[in-house]
Amino acid sequence: MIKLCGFGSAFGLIDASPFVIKVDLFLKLANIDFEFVGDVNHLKHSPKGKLPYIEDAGEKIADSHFILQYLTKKYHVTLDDHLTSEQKAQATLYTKALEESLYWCLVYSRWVKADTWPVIKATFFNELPVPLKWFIPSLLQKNVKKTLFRQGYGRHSETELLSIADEHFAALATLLGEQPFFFGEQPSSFDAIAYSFLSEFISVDFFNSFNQQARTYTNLVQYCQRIEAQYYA
Ligand SMILES: N[C@@H](CCC(=O)N[C@@H](CS)C(=O)NCC(=O)O)C(=O)O
Repeated sequence: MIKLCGFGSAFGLIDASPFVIKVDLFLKLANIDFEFVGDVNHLKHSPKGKLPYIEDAGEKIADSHFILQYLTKKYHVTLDDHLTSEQKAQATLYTKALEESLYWCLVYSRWVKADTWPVIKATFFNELPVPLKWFIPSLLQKNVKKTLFRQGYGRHSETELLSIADEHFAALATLLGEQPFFFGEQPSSFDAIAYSFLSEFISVDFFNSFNQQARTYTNLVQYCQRIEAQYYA
């Protein structure tokens, strides 16, 4: 059976990483049997040094993008068959907006934002033995800040980042409208991606200005609730 390797449950979700949730929901939407195993130590065994990766028939496949591509081909996934080629092109670009832009707002909102960092630190590092728990969290936080600065979003103020995040939430709310799924009555692989990011802001069990902003979009909140009732209850 396919093994999905992620970090493990956090904040009331099955994983703290949207990329792990993306693969998890994709597998569920595609009706493919799999086992989810959460363990931060997977990072040491990941072909690309990041999570998620999957193991299938002795092979490791890393990166959510290539995992979905691999699963679609090997298991003849038909989730996107009802999309027009224009909708498929839109889904490609929407995905990049979430994974290459909104993702960095999420990273900032957790690893840098002063009122949230203590929550993240306690969730991720409380189990570390002394003396590791004294210096590992701040070392990793420093690395994340450096990465954010190099990527560019780390140069923006919190107000600017919140407004960038909100542009994504507002756009998603408009695209979804009153439909059950982003491209109509049936789910597509883009729903795995949209839900993975929305849940990390909306469904998590803590409050900050980014999460609260996302929660102002009633249709997005209801969308997360519908998916959770069907796939995560
Ligand atoms: N492009 C990758 C991104 C995965 C990714 O960035 N994972 C992060 C967690 S959200 C990670 O593993 N970070 C650990 C690290 O960089 O050491 C994918 O789509 O799977």
